[in-house]
Amino acid sequence: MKINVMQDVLQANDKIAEDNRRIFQKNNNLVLNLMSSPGSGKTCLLERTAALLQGKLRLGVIVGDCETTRDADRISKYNIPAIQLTTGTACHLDANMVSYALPHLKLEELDIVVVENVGNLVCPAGFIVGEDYKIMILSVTEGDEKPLKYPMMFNQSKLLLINKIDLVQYTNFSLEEARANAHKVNPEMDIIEISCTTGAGLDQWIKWLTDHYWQKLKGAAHA
Ligand SMILES: Nc1nc2c(ncn2[C@@H]2O[C@H](COP(=O)(O)OP(=O)(O)O)[C@@H](O)[C@H]2O)c(=O)[nH]1
Ligand SMILES: [Mg+2]
Repeated sequence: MKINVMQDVLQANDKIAEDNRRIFQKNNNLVLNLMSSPGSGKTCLLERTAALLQGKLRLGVIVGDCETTRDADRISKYNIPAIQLTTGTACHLDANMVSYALPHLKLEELDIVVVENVGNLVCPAGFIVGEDYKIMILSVTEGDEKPLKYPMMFNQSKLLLINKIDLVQYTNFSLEEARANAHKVNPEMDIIEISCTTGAGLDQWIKWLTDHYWQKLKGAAHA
């Protein structure tokens, strides 16, 4: 006898993700599921974003890592709520894990919720957690061919942030090649080049974020 458990696991996940989504909708939150390999700059981006959004939009973060509260501690320093989920051996966040964080956030006092997923270029793409969009970071030290090797991740993402462009001159990473490879896999994908260290491109990222927040709010008002 053969039982396809993966289909059931994903269906069960989708059901909880829908419950999460209803809660986020009720609170008018724009929710982003931020994915990348470990070390590409997810937490740095959130630290920068927290500072840049101060006094404009209210940000909250749910962050997943196998162990430690280091990332939530880093983000909390910016006076925004940050809940750490430790996943142990699990290599991605699923909807059920994210549901555990929701009672600990005052969602009605937040505009944007970012879920920093566990660093991994494969599994996070397969699970929805109740987000409006998946977005991802590829840093220039990882190689410009990655969209072709991990197409699902790029295919599922609305936005690609190419990070660490301050280092590009020290690598063989081609920004043109990376853009072309990403668009081969996902022609609709928005792409913004940034450096969380120098701040280059972060104005475009903040514009993308605020535009999508207001778009969502307008959609909710007309629904
Ligand atoms: N040179 C450079 N280093 C960066 C940049 N963004 C992040 N880093 C560094 O990359 C490392 C990993 O960053 P982190 O935000 O912890 O990555 P995460 O694992 O994706 O959350 C840290 O040492 C950061 O200082 C960048 O734009 N340029
Ligand atoms: Mg991190």
